[in-house]
Amino acid sequence: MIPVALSPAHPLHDGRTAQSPLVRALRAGTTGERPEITPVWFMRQAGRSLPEYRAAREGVSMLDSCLRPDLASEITLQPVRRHGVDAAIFFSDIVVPLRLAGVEVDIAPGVGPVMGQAYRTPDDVARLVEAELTTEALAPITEAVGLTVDALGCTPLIGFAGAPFTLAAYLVEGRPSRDHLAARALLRSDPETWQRLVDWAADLAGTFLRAQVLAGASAAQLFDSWAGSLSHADYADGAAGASTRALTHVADLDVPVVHFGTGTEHLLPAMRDAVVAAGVRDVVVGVDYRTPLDEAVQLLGGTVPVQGNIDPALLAAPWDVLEAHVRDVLRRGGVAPGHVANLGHGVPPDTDPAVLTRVVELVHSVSAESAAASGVEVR
Ligand code: 1CP
Repeated sequence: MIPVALSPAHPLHDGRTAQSPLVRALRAGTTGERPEITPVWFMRQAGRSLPEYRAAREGVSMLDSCLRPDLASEITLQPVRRHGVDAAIFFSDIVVPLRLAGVEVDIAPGVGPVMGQAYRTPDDVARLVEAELTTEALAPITEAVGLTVDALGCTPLIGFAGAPFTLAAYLVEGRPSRDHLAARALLRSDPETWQRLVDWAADLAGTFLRAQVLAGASAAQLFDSWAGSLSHADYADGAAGASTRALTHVADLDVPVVHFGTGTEHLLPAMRDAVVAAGVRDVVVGVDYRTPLDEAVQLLGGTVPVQGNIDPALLAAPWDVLEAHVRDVLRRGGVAPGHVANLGHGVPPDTDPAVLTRVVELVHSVSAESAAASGVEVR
Protein backbone atom coordinates (compact mmCIF):
# COMPACT_ATOMS: atom_id res chain seq x y z
CA MET A 1 0.00 0.00 0.00
CA ILE A 2 1.31 3.43 -0.89
CA PRO A 3 0.81 5.72 2.11
CA VAL A 4 -1.24 8.75 1.18
CA ALA A 5 1.23 11.22 2.60
CA LEU A 6 4.22 10.25 0.40
CA SER A 7 4.01 11.32 -3.23
CA PRO A 8 4.25 8.63 -5.94
CA ALA A 9 7.30 10.58 -7.16
CA HIS A 10 9.09 9.96 -3.83
CA PRO A 11 12.29 7.86 -4.29
CA LEU A 12 10.78 5.06 -2.16
CA HIS A 13 7.81 4.82 -4.51
CA ASP A 14 9.10 5.57 -8.00
CA GLY A 15 11.53 2.65 -8.17
CA ARG A 16 14.69 4.48 -7.13
CA THR A 17 15.41 3.29 -3.58
CA ALA A 18 12.93 0.61 -2.45
CA GLN A 19 15.19 -2.16 -3.76
CA SER A 20 18.45 -0.58 -2.58
CA PRO A 21 20.55 -2.71 -0.21
CA LEU A 22 20.05 -0.10 2.54
CA VAL A 23 16.25 -0.01 2.43
CA ARG A 24 16.03 -3.78 2.04
CA ALA A 25 18.30 -4.33 5.07
CA LEU A 26 16.31 -1.81 7.13
CA ARG A 27 13.07 -3.58 6.21
CA ALA A 28 14.46 -7.09 6.76
CA GLY A 29 12.75 -7.39 10.16
CA THR A 30 9.36 -7.40 8.46
CA THR A 31 10.20 -8.90 5.05
CA GLY A 32 12.54 -11.63 6.33
CA GLU A 33 14.81 -10.98 3.33
CA ARG A 34 18.42 -9.90 3.65
CA PRO A 35 19.95 -8.09 0.68
CA GLU A 36 22.86 -9.95 -0.98
CA ILE A 37 25.23 -7.09 -0.21
CA THR A 38 25.55 -5.75 3.34
CA PRO A 39 25.01 -1.99 2.96
CA VAL A 40 27.49 0.34 4.61
CA TRP A 41 27.60 4.04 5.47
CA PHE A 42 29.32 6.01 8.22
CA MET A 43 27.88 8.33 10.83
CA ARG A 44 29.55 11.74 10.28
CA GLN A 45 30.74 10.60 6.84
CA ALA A 46 30.22 14.18 5.62
CA GLY A 47 32.65 16.25 7.58
CA ARG A 48 36.13 17.14 8.55
CA SER A 49 37.81 13.90 7.47
CA LEU A 50 37.29 15.01 3.83
CA PRO A 51 39.53 17.68 2.24
CA GLU A 52 36.70 18.54 -0.17
CA TYR A 53 34.47 19.24 2.87
CA ARG A 54 37.05 21.55 4.41
CA ALA A 55 37.38 23.36 1.06
CA ALA A 56 33.59 23.73 0.61
CA ARG A 57 33.15 25.01 4.18
CA GLU A 58 35.99 27.55 3.99
CA GLY A 59 34.82 30.86 5.46
CA VAL A 60 31.24 29.60 6.07
CA SER A 61 30.06 28.86 9.62
CA MET A 62 28.72 25.39 10.37
CA LEU A 63 25.10 26.48 10.79
CA ASP A 64 25.21 28.77 7.74
CA SER A 65 26.49 25.86 5.65
CA CYS A 66 23.54 23.76 6.84
CA LEU A 67 21.13 26.49 5.74
CA ARG A 68 22.56 27.06 2.25
CA PRO A 69 20.79 24.40 0.15
CA ASP A 70 23.46 24.17 -2.59
CA LEU A 71 26.24 23.78 -0.03
CA ALA A 72 24.39 21.36 2.27
CA SER A 73 23.55 19.23 -0.75
CA GLU A 74 27.11 19.28 -2.12
CA ILE A 75 28.54 18.26 1.28
CA THR A 76 25.95 15.45 1.59
CA LEU A 77 27.01 14.06 -1.80
CA GLN A 78 30.79 14.22 -1.23
CA PRO A 79 31.20 10.97 0.75
CA VAL A 80 28.90 9.08 -1.64
CA ARG A 81 31.08 10.07 -4.61
CA ARG A 82 34.34 9.39 -2.81
CA HIS A 83 33.61 6.19 -0.86
CA GLY A 84 30.78 4.53 -2.76
CA VAL A 85 28.77 4.19 0.46
CA ASP A 86 25.24 2.75 0.19
CA ALA A 87 23.51 5.78 1.70
CA ALA A 88 23.89 9.51 2.07
CA ILE A 89 23.10 11.15 5.39
CA PHE A 90 21.71 14.64 5.07
CA PHE A 91 24.29 17.25 6.05
CA SER A 92 22.74 19.17 8.89
CA ASP A 93 22.87 19.09 12.67
CA ILE A 94 20.52 18.15 15.48
CA VAL A 95 20.39 21.83 16.56
CA VAL A 96 19.36 23.15 13.12
CA PRO A 97 15.60 22.93 13.91
CA LEU A 98 16.25 24.99 17.08
CA ARG A 99 17.86 27.72 14.97
CA LEU A 100 15.01 27.53 12.43
CA ALA A 101 12.49 27.98 15.25
CA GLY A 102 14.32 31.16 16.30
CA VAL A 103 16.14 29.76 19.33
CA GLU A 104 19.57 31.32 19.85
CA VAL A 105 22.17 28.64 19.17
CA ASP A 106 25.54 28.41 17.47
CA ILE A 107 27.97 25.62 16.75
CA ALA A 108 31.34 26.64 18.13
CA PRO A 109 34.27 25.17 16.18
CA GLY A 110 35.88 22.35 18.15
CA VAL A 111 33.17 22.54 20.84
CA GLY A 112 29.72 21.83 19.43
CA PRO A 113 26.30 23.40 20.06
CA VAL A 114 26.30 26.42 22.39
CA MET A 115 22.96 27.95 23.36
CA GLY A 116 22.29 31.66 23.97
CA GLN A 117 21.23 30.63 27.48
CA ALA A 118 20.67 27.51 29.58
CA TYR A 119 16.97 26.59 29.94
CA ARG A 120 16.50 25.37 33.51
CA THR A 121 13.63 27.13 35.26
CA PRO A 122 9.88 26.77 34.62
CA ASP A 123 9.96 30.33 33.19
CA ASP A 124 12.89 29.58 30.86
CA VAL A 125 11.05 26.56 29.51
CA ALA A 126 7.69 28.39 29.28
CA ARG A 127 9.35 31.03 27.05
CA LEU A 128 11.23 28.43 24.99
CA VAL A 129 8.17 26.35 24.12
CA GLU A 130 6.54 29.35 22.47
CA ALA A 131 9.03 28.99 19.60
CA GLU A 132 7.52 27.22 16.60
CA LEU A 133 9.04 25.53 13.58
CA THR A 134 7.05 26.64 10.55
CA THR A 135 6.92 25.20 7.04
CA GLU A 136 8.36 28.48 5.69
CA ALA A 137 11.33 28.26 8.04
CA LEU A 138 11.98 24.71 6.83
CA ALA A 139 12.30 25.82 3.17
CA PRO A 140 16.14 25.60 3.07
CA ILE A 141 15.95 22.02 4.38
CA THR A 142 13.25 20.96 1.93
CA GLU A 143 15.16 22.54 -0.94
CA ALA A 144 18.48 20.96 0.04
CA VAL A 145 16.90 17.50 0.37
CA GLY A 146 15.24 17.91 -3.04
CA LEU A 147 18.53 18.87 -4.74
CA THR A 148 20.27 15.98 -3.01
CA VAL A 149 17.84 13.20 -3.92
CA ASP A 150 17.78 14.41 -7.54
CA ALA A 151 21.55 13.97 -7.67
CA LEU A 152 21.60 10.67 -5.72
CA GLY A 153 19.52 8.61 -8.15
CA CYS A 154 19.18 5.12 -6.67
CA THR A 155 21.24 5.80 -3.55
CA PRO A 156 18.93 6.47 -0.60
CA LEU A 157 19.16 9.60 1.55
CA ILE A 158 18.81 9.20 5.31
CA GLY A 159 17.09 12.07 7.10
CA PHE A 160 17.76 12.56 10.81
CA ALA A 161 16.90 14.43 13.96
CA GLY A 162 18.12 14.55 17.53
CA ALA A 163 15.95 12.71 20.05
CA PRO A 164 14.21 14.90 22.65
CA PHE A 165 16.48 13.81 25.52
CA THR A 166 19.67 14.59 23.62
CA LEU A 167 18.28 17.96 22.48
CA ALA A 168 17.16 18.72 26.03
CA ALA A 169 20.61 17.81 27.33
CA TYR A 170 22.05 20.70 25.24
CA LEU A 171 19.19 23.07 26.12
CA VAL A 172 19.39 22.53 29.88
CA GLU A 173 23.20 22.52 30.04
CA GLY A 174 23.48 25.36 27.51
CA ARG A 175 26.43 23.59 25.87
CA PRO A 176 28.05 20.17 25.44
CA SER A 177 28.65 18.32 28.70
CA ARG A 178 29.97 14.93 29.62
CA ASP A 179 27.49 13.67 32.19
CA HIS A 180 24.42 15.88 31.50
CA LEU A 181 24.07 16.50 35.24
CA ALA A 182 21.78 19.53 35.02
CA ALA A 183 19.45 17.77 32.58
CA ARG A 184 19.24 14.64 34.69
CA ALA A 185 18.65 16.74 37.81
CA LEU A 186 15.77 18.61 36.15
CA LEU A 187 14.22 15.34 34.98
CA ARG A 188 13.79 14.25 38.61
CA SER A 189 13.46 17.56 40.47
CA ASP A 190 10.81 19.17 38.26
CA PRO A 191 9.20 16.42 36.15
CA GLU A 192 6.47 18.77 34.92
CA THR A 193 8.88 21.33 33.50
CA TRP A 194 11.02 18.51 32.11
CA GLN A 195 8.05 16.96 30.36
CA ARG A 196 7.08 20.30 28.85
CA LEU A 197 10.61 20.68 27.54
CA VAL A 198 10.95 17.22 26.01
CA ASP A 199 7.45 17.26 24.51
CA TRP A 200 8.31 20.52 22.75
CA ALA A 201 11.67 19.09 21.62
CA ALA A 202 9.82 16.00 20.35
CA ASP A 203 7.50 18.02 18.13
CA LEU A 204 10.42 20.12 16.88
CA ALA A 205 12.49 17.03 16.01
CA GLY A 206 9.49 15.23 14.51
CA THR A 207 8.61 18.22 12.32
CA PHE A 208 12.23 18.48 11.11
CA LEU A 209 12.34 14.76 10.33
CA ARG A 210 8.98 14.74 8.57
CA ALA A 211 10.06 17.61 6.31
CA GLN A 212 13.14 15.63 5.21
CA VAL A 213 11.14 12.48 4.49
CA LEU A 214 8.43 14.31 2.56
CA ALA A 215 11.13 16.04 0.50
CA GLY A 216 12.70 12.71 -0.48
CA ALA A 217 14.59 10.94 2.34
CA SER A 218 14.10 7.16 2.17
CA ALA A 219 14.93 6.39 5.80
CA ALA A 220 15.07 8.28 9.09
CA GLN A 221 17.49 8.10 11.98
CA LEU A 222 16.74 9.42 15.45
CA PHE A 223 19.99 10.18 17.32
CA ASP A 224 19.66 9.83 21.08
CA SER A 225 23.41 10.12 21.39
CA TRP A 226 23.47 10.86 25.11
CA ALA A 227 20.64 8.55 26.29
CA GLY A 228 23.28 6.16 27.61
CA SER A 229 23.84 8.54 30.54
CA LEU A 230 20.32 7.70 31.81
CA SER A 231 19.41 4.86 34.12
CA HIS A 232 16.75 2.53 32.85
CA ALA A 233 14.17 4.20 35.12
CA ASP A 234 15.10 7.74 34.03
CA TYR A 235 14.93 6.68 30.38
CA ALA A 236 11.51 5.10 30.91
CA ASP A 237 10.10 8.05 32.88
CA GLY A 238 11.74 11.00 31.15
CA ALA A 239 12.88 10.13 27.63
CA ALA A 240 11.15 7.15 25.98
CA GLY A 241 7.70 8.73 25.72
CA ALA A 242 9.11 11.87 24.10
CA SER A 243 11.07 9.79 21.54
CA THR A 244 7.83 8.00 20.69
CA ARG A 245 6.11 11.36 20.34
CA ALA A 246 8.83 12.59 17.94
CA LEU A 247 8.45 9.50 15.75
CA THR A 248 4.66 9.70 15.56
CA HIS A 249 5.37 12.61 13.18
CA VAL A 250 6.72 10.15 10.57
CA ALA A 251 4.93 6.88 11.41
CA ASP A 252 2.24 7.40 8.74
CA LEU A 253 4.92 7.89 6.06
CA ASP A 254 6.05 4.27 6.37
CA VAL A 255 9.78 4.94 6.22
CA PRO A 256 12.19 2.69 8.09
CA VAL A 257 13.52 4.25 11.31
CA VAL A 258 16.92 3.68 12.93
CA HIS A 259 17.21 4.61 16.59
CA PHE A 260 20.78 5.13 17.81
CA GLY A 261 22.50 6.07 21.04
CA THR A 262 25.88 5.54 22.69
CA GLY A 263 26.48 3.60 25.90
CA THR A 264 22.97 2.21 25.58
CA GLU A 265 23.44 -1.53 26.10
CA HIS A 266 21.05 -1.41 29.09
CA LEU A 267 18.48 0.50 27.02
CA LEU A 268 18.42 -1.36 23.71
CA PRO A 269 15.02 -3.06 24.13
CA ALA A 270 13.51 0.14 25.59
CA MET A 271 14.80 2.16 22.64
CA ARG A 272 13.33 -0.36 20.22
CA ASP A 273 10.01 -0.24 22.07
CA ALA A 274 9.96 3.57 21.93
CA VAL A 275 10.00 3.34 18.12
CA VAL A 276 7.47 0.51 17.98
CA ALA A 277 5.10 2.51 20.22
CA ALA A 278 5.04 5.30 17.61
CA GLY A 279 3.53 2.87 15.10
CA VAL A 280 6.67 2.62 12.96
CA ARG A 281 6.70 -0.67 11.04
CA ASP A 282 10.37 -1.08 10.13
CA VAL A 283 12.37 -0.53 13.31
CA VAL A 284 16.17 -0.78 13.39
CA VAL A 285 18.42 -0.32 16.39
CA GLY A 286 21.84 1.34 16.10
CA VAL A 287 24.47 -0.22 18.35
CA ASP A 288 27.61 1.59 19.49
CA TYR A 289 31.03 -0.11 19.50
CA ARG A 290 30.85 -1.28 23.13
CA THR A 291 28.41 -4.19 22.69
CA PRO A 292 29.28 -7.06 20.34
CA LEU A 293 26.55 -7.13 17.67
CA ASP A 294 25.48 -10.71 18.28
CA GLU A 295 24.96 -9.88 21.97
CA ALA A 296 22.93 -6.81 21.00
CA VAL A 297 20.82 -8.96 18.68
CA GLN A 298 20.20 -11.37 21.53
CA LEU A 299 19.23 -8.55 23.91
CA LEU A 300 16.77 -7.38 21.25
CA GLY A 301 15.19 -10.81 20.92
CA GLY A 302 16.52 -11.42 17.40
CA THR A 303 13.64 -9.71 15.64
CA VAL A 304 14.97 -6.31 14.53
CA PRO A 305 17.78 -5.44 12.13
CA VAL A 306 20.81 -3.74 13.65
CA GLN A 307 23.15 -1.01 12.48
CA GLY A 308 26.80 -0.69 13.50
CA ASN A 309 29.23 -1.20 15.09
CA ILE A 310 32.82 -0.87 13.87
CA ASP A 311 34.93 0.81 16.55
CA PRO A 312 35.89 4.27 15.20
CA ALA A 313 39.18 4.05 17.11
CA LEU A 314 40.32 1.19 14.88
CA LEU A 315 40.14 3.38 11.76
CA ALA A 316 43.58 4.54 12.94
CA ALA A 317 44.89 0.98 13.54
CA PRO A 318 47.06 -0.99 11.06
CA TRP A 319 44.91 -2.36 8.21
CA ASP A 320 45.16 -6.01 9.30
CA VAL A 321 43.77 -5.10 12.75
CA LEU A 322 40.93 -3.09 11.23
CA GLU A 323 40.18 -5.76 8.63
CA ALA A 324 39.92 -8.51 11.26
CA HIS A 325 37.62 -6.28 13.31
CA VAL A 326 35.33 -5.46 10.34
CA ARG A 327 35.12 -9.17 9.45
CA ASP A 328 34.21 -9.95 13.05
CA VAL A 329 31.48 -7.27 13.08
CA LEU A 330 30.04 -8.66 9.83
CA ARG A 331 30.10 -12.22 11.16
CA ARG A 332 28.30 -11.21 14.37
CA GLY A 333 25.84 -9.05 12.40
CA GLY A 334 25.01 -12.17 10.39
CA VAL A 335 22.76 -13.42 13.18
CA ALA A 336 20.43 -10.39 12.91
CA PRO A 337 17.47 -10.37 10.52
CA GLY A 338 19.28 -7.53 8.72
CA HIS A 339 22.55 -5.65 9.19
CA VAL A 340 23.61 -2.19 8.05
CA ALA A 341 27.36 -1.88 8.55
CA ASN A 342 28.40 1.41 10.13
CA LEU A 343 30.67 2.73 12.83
CA GLY A 344 29.71 2.54 16.49
CA HIS A 345 29.81 6.38 16.56
CA GLY A 346 30.97 9.17 14.24
CA VAL A 347 34.03 9.28 11.98
CA PRO A 348 36.91 10.86 13.96
CA PRO A 349 37.95 14.11 12.18
CA ASP A 350 41.57 12.98 11.65
CA THR A 351 40.58 9.74 9.86
CA ASP A 352 42.40 9.03 6.59
CA PRO A 353 39.53 9.02 4.04
CA ALA A 354 41.29 6.28 2.04
CA VAL A 355 40.72 3.94 5.00
CA LEU A 356 36.96 4.57 4.88
CA THR A 357 36.89 3.77 1.14
CA ARG A 358 38.79 0.56 1.85
CA VAL A 359 36.29 -0.42 4.58
CA VAL A 360 33.41 0.05 2.10
CA GLU A 361 35.19 -2.23 -0.41
CA LEU A 362 35.86 -4.79 2.32
CA VAL A 363 32.25 -4.86 3.55
CA HIS A 364 30.99 -5.31 -0.01
CA SER A 365 33.52 -8.01 -0.87
CA VAL A 366 32.95 -9.98 2.35
CA SER A 367 29.19 -9.98 1.85
CA ALA A 368 29.63 -10.99 -1.82
CA GLU A 369 31.92 -13.85 -0.71
CA SER A 370 29.42 -15.14 1.82
CA ALA A 371 26.53 -14.78 -0.63
CA ALA A 372 28.54 -16.75 -3.23
CA ALA A 373 29.35 -19.42 -0.62
CA SER A 374 25.65 -19.81 0.17
CA GLY A 375 24.71 -19.97 -3.52
CA VAL A 376 22.84 -16.65 -3.64
CA GLU A 377 23.20 -14.79 -6.91
CA VAL A 378 24.85 -11.40 -6.33
CA ARG A 379 23.42 -8.54 -8.35
O1 1CP B 1 32.98 22.61 11.95
C1 1CP B 1 32.57 21.44 11.80
O2 1CP B 1 32.93 20.70 10.88
C2 1CP B 1 31.57 21.06 12.85
C3 1CP B 1 31.51 19.62 13.18
C4 1CP B 1 30.10 19.13 12.99
C5 1CP B 1 29.57 18.45 11.88
C6 1CP B 1 30.30 18.06 10.61
C7 1CP B 1 29.05 19.32 13.92
C8 1CP B 1 29.10 20.05 15.20
N1 1CP B 1 27.89 18.75 13.39
C9 1CP B 1 28.19 18.21 12.15
C10 1CP B 1 27.24 17.57 11.22
C11 1CP B 1 26.34 16.55 11.77
N2 1CP B 1 25.85 16.50 13.04
C12 1CP B 1 25.78 15.50 11.03
C13 1CP B 1 26.00 15.41 9.52
C14 1CP B 1 25.87 14.26 8.73
C15 1CP B 1 26.93 13.17 8.86
O3 1CP B 1 26.80 12.33 9.77
O4 1CP B 1 27.80 13.11 8.00
C16 1CP B 1 24.98 14.75 11.91
C17 1CP B 1 24.19 13.49 11.62
C18 1CP B 1 25.03 15.39 13.16
C19 1CP B 1 24.26 14.97 14.33
C20 1CP B 1 24.70 15.42 15.67
N3 1CP B 1 25.10 16.66 16.08
C21 1CP B 1 24.64 14.58 16.81
C22 1CP B 1 24.16 13.16 16.79
C23 1CP B 1 25.24 12.26 16.26
C24 1CP B 1 26.42 12.02 17.17
O5 1CP B 1 27.53 12.29 16.72
O6 1CP B 1 26.21 11.55 18.30
C25 1CP B 1 25.07 15.33 17.91
C26 1CP B 1 25.19 14.86 19.34
C27 1CP B 1 25.35 16.64 17.44
C28 1CP B 1 25.81 17.80 18.23
C29 1CP B 1 27.12 18.28 17.74
N4 1CP B 1 27.26 19.05 16.62
C30 1CP B 1 28.58 19.29 16.37
C31 1CP B 1 29.33 18.63 17.40
C32 1CP B 1 30.83 18.66 17.51
C33 1CP B 1 28.41 17.99 18.24
C34 1CP B 1 28.72 17.12 19.46
C35 1CP B 1 29.11 17.98 20.63
C36 1CP B 1 29.19 17.21 21.95
O7 1CP B 1 30.19 16.50 22.15
O8 1CP B 1 28.25 17.32 22.76
